Amino acid sequence: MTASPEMAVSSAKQTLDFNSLVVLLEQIFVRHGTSAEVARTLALNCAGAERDGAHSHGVFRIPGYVSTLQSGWVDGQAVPVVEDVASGFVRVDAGNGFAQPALAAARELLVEKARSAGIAVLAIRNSHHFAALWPDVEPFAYEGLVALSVVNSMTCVVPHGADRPLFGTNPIAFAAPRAEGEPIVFDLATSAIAHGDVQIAARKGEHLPEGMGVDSLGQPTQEPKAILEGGALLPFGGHKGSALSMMVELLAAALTGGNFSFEFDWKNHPGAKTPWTGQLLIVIDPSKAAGQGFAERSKELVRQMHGVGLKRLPGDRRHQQRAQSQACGITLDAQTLANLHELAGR
Ligand code: NDP
Ligand code: PYC
Repeated sequence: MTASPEMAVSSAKQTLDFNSLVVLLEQIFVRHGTSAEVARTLALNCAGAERDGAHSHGVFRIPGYVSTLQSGWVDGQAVPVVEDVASGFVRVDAGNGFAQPALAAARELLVEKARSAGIAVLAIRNSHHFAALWPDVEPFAYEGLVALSVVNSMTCVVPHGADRPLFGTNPIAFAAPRAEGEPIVFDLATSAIAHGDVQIAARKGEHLPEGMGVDSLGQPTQEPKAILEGGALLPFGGHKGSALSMMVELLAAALTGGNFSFEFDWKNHPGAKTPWTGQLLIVIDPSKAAGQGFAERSKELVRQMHGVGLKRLPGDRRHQQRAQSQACGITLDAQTLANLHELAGR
């Protein structure tokens, strides 16, 4: 493949800057049927994940987005409909489109409500979320707000004590401002491992640690293909992760009007990969709270955690990788980049 000017070439790897990756991904989305606005939103999200080393939801996801768009399962042109329903409650019908454009459409109203009422809820339904969740919450913390989000996915997790899968991998993401530091952010699947990481392990021919999943007979397995082909995942932390996953189903689906992870059927859309569910965000304005500034309290908590020996906060690895990508570019396998160029029709 001939390298374009924005790329520096090494043997089997190539690097490109963030903006070049965004433009490339935008081209792929538009070429496969999304509006320019949806393409921009998804490209920024996906390139941001790749930049931060969140590989299970970076460019690895692009073929899944493309096959889903080709299958007609999701509407890449959907225009979200935002409803102002109460002083602290915003609803969005994503119109069978992606969740991130729905969040973008409601964001200004959500922040206005959170700042005036102290707290506001955004309930997104009829939406597809195929991405990491931290990009949905982190920007609120940069604006001094606390944000929590949950999204449900597709049936592949056996509730603790049950025999068969029902829940999705159902992540929870949280972001809070911190004085003189990056916001505190975590983002975790409530399954023992994200589905994306099982797919990556299967591709690499790697075994998983114990306790991640079961095969089609319900027997524990460390073989990713046995989980993907008829098997299932387990919740993290037994009954505790299972309860959190149940909470995510309730908040992201029952409360929003979206589908539970088991309620949609994509059998007639071969190639469809994006869960058609719902998403909830809760945004809090900590300036309404009593006491010392919240961000100062965050700083103090982290100081104390480091004081007892903590070396790594959630988010530290991402921020280190972000700094590295900003300094040296985003590194991709040459073959992966060639595949992206082909999908973009370059
Ligand atoms: P990880 O287990 O990799 O990480 C979970 C969190 O813990 C991150 O915030 C991470 O920070 C932090 N962390 C990891 N290791 C440590 C450590 N040793 N010490 C302190 N903090 C640590 O994430 P998951 O595999 O559970 O999820 C991966 C992604 O998959 C998430 O972005 C999630 O949103 C996404 N996902 C999306 C779904 C969807 O439906 N859209 C469904 C399920 C998952 P850091 O990032 O800095 O490593
Ligand atoms: O990695 O579990 C996952 C996942 C599901 C939907 C998007 N990502």
